Amino acid sequence: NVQDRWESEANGLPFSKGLSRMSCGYLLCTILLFVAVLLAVTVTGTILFMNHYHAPVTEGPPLINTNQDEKNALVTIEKVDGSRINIFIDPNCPDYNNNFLRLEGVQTSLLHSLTDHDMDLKSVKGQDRALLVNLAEEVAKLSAHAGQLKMDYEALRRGQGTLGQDLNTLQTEQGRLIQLLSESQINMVKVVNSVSDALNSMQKEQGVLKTRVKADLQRAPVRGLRPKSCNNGSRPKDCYDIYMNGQREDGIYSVFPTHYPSGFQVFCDMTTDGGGWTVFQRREDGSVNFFRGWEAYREGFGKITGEHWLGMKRIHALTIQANYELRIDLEDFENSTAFAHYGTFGVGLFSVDPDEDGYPLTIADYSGTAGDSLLKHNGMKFTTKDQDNDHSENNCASFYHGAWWYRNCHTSNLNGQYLKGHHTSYADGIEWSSWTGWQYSLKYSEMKIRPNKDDKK
Ligand SMILES: *[C@@H]1O[C@H](CO)[C@@H](O)[C@H](O)[C@H]1NC(C)=O
Ligand SMILES: *[C@@H]1O[C@H](CO)[C@@H](O)[C@H](O)[C@H]1NC(C)=O
Ligand SMILES: [Ca+2]
Repeated sequence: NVQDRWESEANGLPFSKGLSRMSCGYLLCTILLFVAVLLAVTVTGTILFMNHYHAPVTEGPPLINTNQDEKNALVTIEKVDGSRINIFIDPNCPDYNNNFLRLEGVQTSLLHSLTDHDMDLKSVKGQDRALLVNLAEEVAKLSAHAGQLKMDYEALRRGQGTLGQDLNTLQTEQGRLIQLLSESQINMVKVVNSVSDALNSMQKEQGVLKTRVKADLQRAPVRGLRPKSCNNGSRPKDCYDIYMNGQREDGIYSVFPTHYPSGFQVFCDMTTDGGGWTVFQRREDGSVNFFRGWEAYREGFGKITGEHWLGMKRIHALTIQANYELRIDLEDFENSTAFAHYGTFGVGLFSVDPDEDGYPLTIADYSGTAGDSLLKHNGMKFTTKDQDNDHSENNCASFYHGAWWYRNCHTSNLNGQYLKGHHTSYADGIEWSSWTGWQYSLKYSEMKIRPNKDDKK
């Protein structure tokens, strides 16, 4: 039953092995979000139960469980029609202040509705009344502990807190609450149905959060390693930090550069040449149009898991944090590969307003197998078809159907058209001239950065 599942789930969690190891906010995030969800469920359920108590029972109850099937989902509600709602949590300890605010709102409205319905409550008979009273008590306790947890959570975010006794207590009480909910399924079919509806709307409300969380979870495959990503209370500023925190799998992660505190998602290459690479450009199948204007190149476009440009404002925020090296991996249509490595890379490093300044390229110190096709672009501003910052009397981006740090015009054009190998037009494909000349458009290109060795701890 539900209680068993809860317990087996709980026993599988790291914190059952001792409080001393709970130095990571991941667990706390999990518990907190869970509490928020349970509270909302309880409130809505209770209110709706009171409102619809006399409504006829027509269908079987949905099943609430702390999840086994759906990987990474914390709670699953399975409705009678077979549809499922999964509640996910973010392993990377994002800022849950909004959730706390919502939680507090929920608590307040719960207390109000319990008071308001006190009279009604008395008319509800026997077992059901006891159940509601029980629920009210449990929720009140949960509220108190959620308050304490919030303080712990804030302390943890500063990297100094301990989870303390509250986590244990909360765990016990959550267990009791879940038991109550499951025991009451027979009597509270309507409630539980309403709960899934309520959860549905809550899901909508939290749509943005959920989407982000889901994506974060997709790239958090090694459960045991997850807590390390928030070990010392600070957030990763690039993929190298994530790599140093123990993540060894390629995928999408959230990074929080010093001057981009809201963070964003990137693809991390954790396997090439020692790993820890933050990818900012990829071409692989021609599925994304790269012939775009300035705003697109500043804001980024494409799919992080596929072809994409991360966006100049993010590349800038990353590369001003430290001295970064650049690696460019290339592949042709005969499956040959080559790479170019640059010991120094950055955009807008010396600009007061980098966007205004055109994100000038800083590039130096070539090594690799593809030959150098970028050093000649050193110091050049970025040019797009609608913003001409190059040294040509024409617009090189328009002329070569790309967007690059053109001079007059280029020795490489990795944002050019996806022309699939040899082409008769001149230099307007995905070109890396020192490897394949100006009339061969590459199959694959990936540009990625990592703090330079001198900067690594
Ligand atoms: C936490 O770890 C990150 C990355 O490993 C590091 O950059 C940062 O300085 C550390 N912060 C503290 C307070 O130790
Ligand atoms: C290149 O590799 C792909 C997938 O590994 C394979 O299907 C294809 O036949 C290869 N092409 C050549 C020219 O070797
Ligand atoms: Ca020009």
